[in-house]
Amino acid sequence: MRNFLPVLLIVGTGNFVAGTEVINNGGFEAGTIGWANQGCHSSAEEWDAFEGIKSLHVDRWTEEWSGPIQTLDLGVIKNEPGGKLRYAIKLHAGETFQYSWTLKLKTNNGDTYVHLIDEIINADDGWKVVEAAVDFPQFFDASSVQLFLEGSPVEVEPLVDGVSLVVGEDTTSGGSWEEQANARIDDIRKNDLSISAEIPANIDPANVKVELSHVRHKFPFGTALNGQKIRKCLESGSDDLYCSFAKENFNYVVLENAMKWGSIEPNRGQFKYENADATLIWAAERGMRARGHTLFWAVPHHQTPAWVEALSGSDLVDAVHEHVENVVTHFDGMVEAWDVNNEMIHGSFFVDQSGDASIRLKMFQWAHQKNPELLLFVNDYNIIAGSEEAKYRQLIQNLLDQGAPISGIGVQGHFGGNPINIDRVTDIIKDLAQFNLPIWVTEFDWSGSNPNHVEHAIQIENFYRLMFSLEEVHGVMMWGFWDQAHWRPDAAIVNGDDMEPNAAGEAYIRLIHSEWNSGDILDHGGDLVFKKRVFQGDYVIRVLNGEEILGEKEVSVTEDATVYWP
Ligand SMILES: [Ca+2]
Repeated sequence: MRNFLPVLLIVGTGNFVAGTEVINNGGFEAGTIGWANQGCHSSAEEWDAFEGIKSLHVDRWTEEWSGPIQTLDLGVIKNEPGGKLRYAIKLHAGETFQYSWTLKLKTNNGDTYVHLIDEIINADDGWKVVEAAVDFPQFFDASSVQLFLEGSPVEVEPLVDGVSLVVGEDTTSGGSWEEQANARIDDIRKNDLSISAEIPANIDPANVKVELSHVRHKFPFGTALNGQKIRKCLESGSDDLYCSFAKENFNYVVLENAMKWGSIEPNRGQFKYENADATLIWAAERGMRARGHTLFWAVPHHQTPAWVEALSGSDLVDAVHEHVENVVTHFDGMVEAWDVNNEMIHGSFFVDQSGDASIRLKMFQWAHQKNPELLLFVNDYNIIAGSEEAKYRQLIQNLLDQGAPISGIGVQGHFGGNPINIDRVTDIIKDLAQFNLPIWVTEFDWSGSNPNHVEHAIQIENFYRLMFSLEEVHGVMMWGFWDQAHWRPDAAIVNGDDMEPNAAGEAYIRLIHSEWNSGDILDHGGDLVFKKRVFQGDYVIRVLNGEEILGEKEVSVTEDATVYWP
């Protein structure tokens, strides 16, 4: 039986919050007690240590999935959504190591493996300390859980020290995370609005009020749309329930499929822009902004037309250039942004098939040359909802080093049925912020299987509150809302022919139309100056004399402002 040492962590100023250490002998001062070798060799050595006098030297790896392994106490971790993983690692001169800390779950249906963190280290980094919030999978099927270090190349002989996994730690300081998020929201998403009215002399100032209507958020709360359905509304001149819900609850749009190459040019030279055009016209008429998705898709067989997949070499390079010219020109003024080459950490179709190592750079450059105003995005999955962030940062750095005009980072955000780990998602956003580029959640959804959507509602509320509170995040796009037009119907927030919001839909609507709505009737203190701290966005201000409307004015609030009426 191993001992679990309660540890005390000091968070903020003077808040003592206990967590439980899950790792036994993570500092290797007791040799290799608690650790086993899975297809490798390891020994506690006194050559070099991050803490104490010993560290673990790992060598003779036989496979990329080999590595030192420790069995965890399932009783301690089984109900935990995640924990804080910390360790130090160092390489010998000249080595580079791409590695993961992985959980191995033994179940009746076989073993499953979940990467807690994926990282890359170079020898130049010296002792590298990593501390990260990590998500756990659900453990209910597991009969045992082990943590191990794996990586490549297998020739590397890392030193490891200070391995710690703490669960049950209350990481908050100065209130709950929600309170902290709300304070940030107040700070970064709101401004002081002051309305100074001058009224005719015959009106008693005591009867004058201001009615403030919050018409639209500045922050993009967007959705993916089905182009065919929107086109029907545009052409019939009447918004059905689908179009109405979109218009009333979102201010930013993207086409789920209709702007992908396979939709736009299924056969060479045969262009089908109708669904995309109709949707973008419909949206613009309703004051909604739009982003383009996607010029290219790096993963093969993902809506790249067959005629393009049949091309290679310079023929493919030419077709890529032509596509940028066609599409960026066609949608000029209709979209503010484009995802350029979707999911580059998961595929390299255009590089492989053209043989042109700089084709990805050229995609960005050609689009930028065609329209320098466009925001050009990288976009990928398994970043905030997964563990491939290190790979993504490496890709972005690599493209930026080549001079690619990247102006936004897209993280898709397709979450499974586990609670979203607030600390971990926050850490990842903060890591990506190192590039000083706007970060967008481009394709959010959370899919649980329970038809009552109660947990779904909690997750929607948590996710939007967190994202709205992080200043690095410049927009959140929901990846569809209706179960009858959704790639994961369980993730929809409205259901059925009547388009009834479920519990998650109600939570979303409450946030954007109630909690984050600054609509109000304002009084003044005798000076006819009406004051309120309001969410950034578009407002209609009505000056009232009792029931009578003296006049109205539209204003956009993007900074502290005084509005004079009339
Ligand atoms: Ca040590």
